[in-house]
Amino acid sequence: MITLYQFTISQFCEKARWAIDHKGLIYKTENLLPGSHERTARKVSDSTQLPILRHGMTYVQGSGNIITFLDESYQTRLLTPEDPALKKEVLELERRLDKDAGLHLRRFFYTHMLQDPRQLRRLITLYGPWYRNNFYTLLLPAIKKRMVKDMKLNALEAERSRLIINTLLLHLDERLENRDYLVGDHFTRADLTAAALLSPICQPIEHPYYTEDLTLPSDLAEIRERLKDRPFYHWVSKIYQKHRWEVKPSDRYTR
Ligand SMILES: N[C@@H](CCC(=O)N[C@@H](CS)C(=O)NCC(=O)O)C(=O)O
Repeated sequence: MITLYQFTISQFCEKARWAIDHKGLIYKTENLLPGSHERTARKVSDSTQLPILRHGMTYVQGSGNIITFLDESYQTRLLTPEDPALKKEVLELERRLDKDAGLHLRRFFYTHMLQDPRQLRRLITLYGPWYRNNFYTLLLPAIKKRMVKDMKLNALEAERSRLIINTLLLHLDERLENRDYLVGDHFTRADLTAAALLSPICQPIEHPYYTEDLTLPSDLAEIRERLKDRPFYHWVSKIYQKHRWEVKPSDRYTR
């Protein structure tokens, strides 16, 4: 039995989920809520971070570790190149993406989302358990406080993150000139990571939890509009179209 413990809207959980889908595995998702997830996570690890994959009796925490575990356990449709030089390049780029498109984009995104508590609540409870609405009516102020502390959500840090994201996006634009994939000639975990982590900006419709009527706060929506013509943005859409459901259809999710 394979289970993915996840937050539906987390970029890192999308990265892990895509990798499992890419292998064509049948699995179930356990959708947790920020805050109450800690009890579940602490049963299997000292850290409370999601995603966590349960594979039989084995638990694997962290999106990158999950990809490595899947490639070691299922040796078809590899996401990690076998060639040592390509593998090194892919893993280095993935580390940068995890930081710049993961942590910094998340910080920037949530600093802006805090301005719209209704949408914020909707986003973090998307496809959550049945008790999600009552739970969050009571706990949202405390959860917001915790998010601000844990993710360092403030204007100064958000601006620093914005500059880091800009540098990364320029790098991706340059890197993608005249090529289909970030490293080598095939789809790898670097491409999967970039597309999954950038999905909050690009909002590809193939994302399993794409929500058409999610309105972003106006400053985020403007930023998104300005980025729409950039090469990296088109590339994320293309990668989602071509590779997100290569193996199995989206209706296999337990929601
Ligand atoms: N490096 C980790 C990052 C995971 C991460 O930051 N998870 C966040 C959600 S996006 C989380 O679980 N936060 C809640 C917590 O740490 O308790 C990965 O690649 O999976």
